[in-house]
Amino acid sequence: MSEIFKNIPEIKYEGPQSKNPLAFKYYDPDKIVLGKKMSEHLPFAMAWWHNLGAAGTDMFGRDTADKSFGAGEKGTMEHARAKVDAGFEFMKKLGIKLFCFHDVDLVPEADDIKETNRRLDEITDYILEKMEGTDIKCLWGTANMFSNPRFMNGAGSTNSADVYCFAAAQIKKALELTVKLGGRGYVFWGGREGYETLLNTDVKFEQENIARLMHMAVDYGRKIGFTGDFYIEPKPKEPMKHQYDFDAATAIGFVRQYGLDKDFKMNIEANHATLAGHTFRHDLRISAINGMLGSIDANQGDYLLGWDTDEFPFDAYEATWCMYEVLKAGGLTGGFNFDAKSRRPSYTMEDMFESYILGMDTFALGLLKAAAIIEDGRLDQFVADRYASFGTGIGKKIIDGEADLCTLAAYAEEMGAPELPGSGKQERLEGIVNQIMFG
Ligand code: XUL
Ligand code: CO
Repeated sequence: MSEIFKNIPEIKYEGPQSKNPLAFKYYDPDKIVLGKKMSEHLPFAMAWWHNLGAAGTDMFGRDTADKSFGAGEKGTMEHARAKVDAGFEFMKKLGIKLFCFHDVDLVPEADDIKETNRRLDEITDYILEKMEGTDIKCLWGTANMFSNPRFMNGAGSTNSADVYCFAAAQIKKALELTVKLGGRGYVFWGGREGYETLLNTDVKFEQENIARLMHMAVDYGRKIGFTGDFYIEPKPKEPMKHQYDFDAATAIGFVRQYGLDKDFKMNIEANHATLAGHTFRHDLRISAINGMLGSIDANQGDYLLGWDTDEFPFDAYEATWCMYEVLKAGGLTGGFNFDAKSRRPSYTMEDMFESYILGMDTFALGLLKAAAIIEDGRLDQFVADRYASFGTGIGKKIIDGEADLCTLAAYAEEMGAPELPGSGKQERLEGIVNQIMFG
């Protein structure tokens, strides 16, 4: 098999002074940060769909990039194999050890699901062959239950029992493939699980049906030896006007309500969190404090746009806050999947590499800065001091469960008016952060 990315060398770490666009400036895989290798802190994954599939088509224009990878016609099994070749060469050259896929990213979908499944068997045999002798593994798999018109009203939330069964068949197969490829996780992103109007929608019925489908997936997955985590990837809207897995808090409430919380964690996507009106950091924190931070779809949005732009992350502050949350949570059981695409005018093969170099370097920089903030300790100390009144006296009694409303009221009456609770010192803290970022 001949080289596909002919003018692209293996990408090496050259350090922050390097001006070579095809080198890492911050991502130094073996560098030890807080006792662990950078590559262990940052299990990066390639998203099959954007990297090997998406070629720049948008609502107003067709492809700008050539992603046939020498296979001639797209949408054939020959093309599917060429994508595998391209994907493995790409990951090897960048030192990426993981990938994520939807069923229909791997092969062209046939009219008959039995034929689609046969194609999936064939291509995953080939992927397994390519994995042999490498340390490349699957991070997670999923079923695309949003592109085909059959899913216009949802998959688990559809009004059609037949469509529901079709979704079940796709999940069954995608789970089998995830197990076959040794995937760590299985994702549910509910792009069509929501509604356009409440006028025609039974929300309770739809949510219960989604939960039923997820329970069936857990039962089957465990039966066939899937030991990883199931993930919900929250997103508030797009394509539907309202999506049920709106944000981390909503999705966590959902899995708890329906008894799925032992098997599910969150796959938090940066641009989805901002679409929900949160910071990326907020949804990471909410997941982490609930023991449900599983994996991350690493991208960034554009605050001026109200849709999912899936840009490669370059905002070093955002990456720092992400890594701060991840470090505080003790790391991820999943990984960092670049659910991101090069901008439409960045259509060359070199751009594919430079996009990943940017994303990987941004997170490496974020890791270094987050570690520095933790090692500096001033932020942690401030937060600890801020709640110090709960460490002694009446505060401690509250925490130890030794007080009731009457005790507290008696204490308050005795005390008179409380002192103001102390300055939040936001500006001082922001100054500390800038000092660490640029000092
Ligand atoms: C869509 C999105 C998906 C999921 C997997 O916004 O993020 O690509 O990551 O279905
Ligand atoms: Co995503």
